[in-house]
Amino acid sequence: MVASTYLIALGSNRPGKAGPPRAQLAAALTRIGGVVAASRIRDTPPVGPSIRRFANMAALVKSDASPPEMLRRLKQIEREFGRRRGQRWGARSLDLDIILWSGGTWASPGLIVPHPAFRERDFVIGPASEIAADWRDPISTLSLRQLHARLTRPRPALRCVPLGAGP
Ligand code: A4P
Ligand code: MG
Repeated sequence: MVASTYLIALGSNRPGKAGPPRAQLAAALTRIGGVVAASRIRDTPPVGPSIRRFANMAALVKSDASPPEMLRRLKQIEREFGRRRGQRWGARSLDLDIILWSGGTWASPGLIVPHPAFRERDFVIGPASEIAADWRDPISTLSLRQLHARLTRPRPALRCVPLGAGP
C-alpha cells in the first residue's frame, strides 16, 4: 500500500515523562516515527483558558496507517508521555492532532480531518506553513501559505463614525 502523508500538530504546556514542553515535543517526534520534515519549536501564547505558554511545532509524517489508526497511535503516545484527561483546553503535557491527510477529507465518530479549527490557529498554521507551504486545505482550497498570510495580514483600522453625525 502507498503510504499516506499526515500533517501533525504537536503542543505541550506542562512537563511530562520526557521533561519540559520542548523536550516532550522532541521525544514525541522520535516516538511517532516516519517523520520526513519538522518545523522549529515555537513558544506561543495560550489560546483559551490555560495560563501557561505552549511549545508548538508541526511535522510531516509518512505512514501506511489509516486516519483512525493514526489517531489511535497518537492518543497512545499522548498517554505514554503523561497526558491525563482533564479540562478541555486545559494545560496538557502532550497534544497531538491530525491537521491534514494526503487522502483529503475524513469524517468518522471521534475524528474529523482536516482538523475543524486549524485555519484560525496561528500556533498550528505558523509551524505548518514552514514545512508544507504549498499543501492545500481541501475544504477552503487555500494553501497553508495563503492561510498563514490571511492570519498574519494587518487588519484595516476600524472607521469610527461619531454617533449623531449626519445631516
Ligand atoms: N478529534 C477529532 N478530530 C481530530 C483530529 N483531526 N485530530 C477528537 C485529533 N483529534 C481529533 O481532542 C478531543 C477529541 O477530538 C479526541 O479524542 C479526538 O477523538 P483531545 O486532543 O483529546 O482534547 P483537546 O486537545 O483538549 O481538544 P481539542 O478540541 O483538540 O483542543 P485543541 O484544538 O487541541 O486545542 N494554545 C496554544 N498556544 N497552543 C496549543 O497547542 N492547544 C489548545 C487545545 C488550546 N490552546 C492552545 C493550544
Ligand atoms: Mg487535541
